[in-house]
Amino acid sequence: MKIWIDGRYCGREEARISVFDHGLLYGDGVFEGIRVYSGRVFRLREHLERLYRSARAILLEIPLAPEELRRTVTGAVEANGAPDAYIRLVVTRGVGELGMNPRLCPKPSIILIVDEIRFYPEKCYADGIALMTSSLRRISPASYDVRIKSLNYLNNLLAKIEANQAGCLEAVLLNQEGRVAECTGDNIFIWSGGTLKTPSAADQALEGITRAVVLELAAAAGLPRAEASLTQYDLYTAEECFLTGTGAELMPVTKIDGRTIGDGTPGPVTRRILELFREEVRKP
Ligand code: PXG
Repeated sequence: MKIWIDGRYCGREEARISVFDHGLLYGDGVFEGIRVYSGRVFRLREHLERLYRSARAILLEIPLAPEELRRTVTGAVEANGAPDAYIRLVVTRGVGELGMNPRLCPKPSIILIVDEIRFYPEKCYADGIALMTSSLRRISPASYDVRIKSLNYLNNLLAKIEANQAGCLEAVLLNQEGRVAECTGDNIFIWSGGTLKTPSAADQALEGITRAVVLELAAAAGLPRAEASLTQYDLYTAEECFLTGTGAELMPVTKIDGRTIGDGTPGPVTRRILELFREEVRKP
């Protein structure tokens, strides 16, 4: 494991941030979760672009130029040495006096952790998982734009707690209009009527990097695909369903709200895309 904080490497025990950091006090900051496959950082450019856009949207100036940050990330991955890893890159508003005003924080902090992660047990990739629809709605775009990958995950966290309590591994979040947005940390896809469909940012789906990769792979494989508004009816009647995300990678879904999806096993399109995805991440 490698941890880099504001220019210095430290061990797990010494890796500390101030209790006055506004990332902790107010969730004021942005982050990315990134994977390393075979020693290469997967879609680093896309992750960094999203990080800088998220920061810009909350008027947070990342105190490193994109190229410097890119070199810092790849340097930490090399220093870590493991060919497969998970990177958590966090930029907080930094240390300031108590009080929410971001102007109290003179300098943002950058935290970079290179470690391992396992979102779901391996067995789930073969069997699929069960979802439930959360009673909570995705945050309204009238509050803030969900394309900002911020440190404010309470809404998602509450939906995850609800899923845990119901014995499900993930929950579907509907948007304010009752259309499907995504899950707590993954995007959602269905295969229905010969088309691969996924909600768009207009329905409050995060513009996931894994989601974009899957759309590219589907295009290259000649599969019809579309960003589409989906309802619970569309999920329940889908032939196949799966989730995508840096953590989950590509996770088959075989049950939603107690209804069996397709024949209750990961379908042929899901298995095909999972195979293509696994090839893609190992490409030199
Ligand atoms: N929706 C939400 C709300 C997310 O947080 C995704 C979709 C998938 O996006 P990507 O770009 O990863 O394909 C996410 C991603 C973590 C963690 O440590 C969270 C995410 C990714 C990696 C790690 O909880 N969220």
